[in-house]
Amino acid sequence: MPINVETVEVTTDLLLVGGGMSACGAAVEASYWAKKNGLKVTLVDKAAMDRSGAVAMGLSAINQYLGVGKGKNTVEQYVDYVKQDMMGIARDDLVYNIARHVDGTVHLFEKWGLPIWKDENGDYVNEGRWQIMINGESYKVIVAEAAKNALGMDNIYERVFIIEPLMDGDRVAGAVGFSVREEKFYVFKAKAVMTCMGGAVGVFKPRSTGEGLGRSWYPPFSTGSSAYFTLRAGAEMTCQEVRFIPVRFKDAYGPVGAWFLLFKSRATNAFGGEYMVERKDELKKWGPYGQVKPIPANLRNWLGMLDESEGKGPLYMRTEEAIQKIADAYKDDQKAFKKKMKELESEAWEDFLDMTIAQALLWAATNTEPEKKSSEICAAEPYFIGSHSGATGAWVSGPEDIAPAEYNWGYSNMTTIKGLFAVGDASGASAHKFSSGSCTEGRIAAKAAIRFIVENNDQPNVDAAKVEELKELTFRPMNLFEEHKDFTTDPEINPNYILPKMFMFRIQKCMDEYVGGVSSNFTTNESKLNRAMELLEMMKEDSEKLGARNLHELMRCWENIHRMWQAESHTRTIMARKETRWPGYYFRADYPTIDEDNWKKFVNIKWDPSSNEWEIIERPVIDLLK
Ligand code: SFD
Ligand code: AMP
Repeated sequence: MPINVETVEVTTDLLLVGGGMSACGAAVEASYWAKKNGLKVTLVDKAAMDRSGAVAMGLSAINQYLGVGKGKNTVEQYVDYVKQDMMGIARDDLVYNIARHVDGTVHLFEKWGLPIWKDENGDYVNEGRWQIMINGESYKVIVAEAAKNALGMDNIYERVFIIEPLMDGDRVAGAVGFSVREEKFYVFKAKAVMTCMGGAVGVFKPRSTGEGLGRSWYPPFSTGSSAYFTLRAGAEMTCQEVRFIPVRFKDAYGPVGAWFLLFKSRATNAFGGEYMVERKDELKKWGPYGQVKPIPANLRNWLGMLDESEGKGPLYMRTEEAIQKIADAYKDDQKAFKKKMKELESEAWEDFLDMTIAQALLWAATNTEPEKKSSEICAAEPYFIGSHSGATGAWVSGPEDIAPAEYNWGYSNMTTIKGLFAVGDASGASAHKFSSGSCTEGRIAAKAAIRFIVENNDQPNVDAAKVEELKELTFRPMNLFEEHKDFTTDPEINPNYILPKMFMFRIQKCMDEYVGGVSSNFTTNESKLNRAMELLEMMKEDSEKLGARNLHELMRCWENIHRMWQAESHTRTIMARKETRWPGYYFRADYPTIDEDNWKKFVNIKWDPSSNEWEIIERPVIDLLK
């Protein structure tokens, strides 16, 4: 190997891969149970935990809080809400398990120092039924601090990018990766591994191109590592077709929740029409789910998209109208009115300053005063995220006390691979967990993982030859570049390698045009999907020629390989489900209707490491609520 890379070996009991919300929850809980059993817990994150993952910039709301003790809601009501929002496809057992524990996690956040909005009675201020408002600019720093205190810095490896799982037969044995700052190859050997590497962004061509490239709603540094890791271990995946398309403020992706729920804003088209009202009849076409309240996220999207397709765009969030309406209640007292207007104005800005600073910058740059002027909203490009209103992720075991036999194989959140757990965006079919639920799921899984280790307390074998092979594979892009860089004068143009940025564009163009991205109006069909598969096959071949000029680009290479696998499992699963169940997320023009009789089931997928074959597996949706 031309570049000189040191190998660092770390042996541990439980390895947490990722340092985001779910990993922090897992770190806190695992440390507690590990101490009782004399076990070691290690965490590895590609970034620095204080600001890594989706909550890096902070958040302005906690989207899952039930307030059960306060008599507000029941766990069953939450399960019902999620199931309906996901058009009938969800694992009740997993959603239930998170929902029954989530309030406790939120109380911990407050104890750790997170400021939560309170009303005059000292109760949390709700944004919507399940959402509470926070001053969350430092949310991640606070949660990471608790995780770091629990683990101890000696057990944390930051800026180490994990690539592949290590296996010992049918059991996971650890993971390998490399430092993005030093020429070091890391080999982590563990008795159990938890995948907490978030979702996938940049699989589809984003709306933000050119000058705006790099801006996205979900973090650009979530690049499909979770899906890749679990797929490569041979784990069964679920809901790979259930991508999430959020409606967002245009160009800077500011979230809409506070506007719709807290400010009770309307969204209207260019002609002042309100698509949620004018298109009500459309909802009748989408089975029982069109009739539930709140209307499922994908159907809300769909009604807006129909307006756009008919040339009625742009769509607008009527911020000025919403603010005025709230302030109007104070109009008899000019002083109180003015005070309320100021308060609403600052809440509007804080919503974005807390979690999507770019949107506040865009408002400032375009002289937008939300109390005076509407802002454009639109459907963003697709994302893969198991924790919001999408459901992609690994197929994991449910809790022993409530999961039916079909959904339970022993340890909560263990994938179909022995010792490999998945949480947060990495676990599927349990949408609407958000930041609080992801952290909760990490806690649940950590306790189960420690129990797994106690009951399977032998160190799996790691094949040294395999490790060497992985090391060589990991650094191949840098070696390839070194070997061929002098062939041309411009390092970006060279027939012997492809740089990761160009490779990323290739994936994104293919997905956008053939698998229903923005430019194809979120629509696809079997012929287009087949073409995407042909192109993905070629990309797989070309990925062996990825070149990297430095460690940073090496990370970019691997991020794109991870994205490519997420792209493939998505394309294959969309192909297998012969109906349109989530219009507003994607529309299959060759099967344009929902088919409750034949497709109210999970379409799972698995890649077999020994045969290199993919398999589609259908699993039943079992309703636990009657
Ligand atoms: O407004 C590797 N989310 C919201 N949740 C809420 O509760 N309230 C909100 O207000 C939310 N909104 C929101 C949200 C996210 C974003 C970006 C915005 C707005 C702008 C969602 C939550 O943030 C989300 O559900 C959780 O964070 C998911 O947790 P988790 O643990 O599954 O993922 P993570 O936090 O992104 O962490 C991932 C970690 O993995 C690391 N990583 N490490 C090593 N090797 C690799 N190869 C790796 N790849 C990734 C990352 O560095 C990170 O540590 S709103 O829109 O609804
Ligand atoms: P968002 O800002 O779109 O990520 O939404 C934040 C939270 O509000 C999530 O729990 C959403 O499901 C919810 N939400 C957003 N918009 C609406 C809406 N129009 N009706 C009901 N719930 C919504």
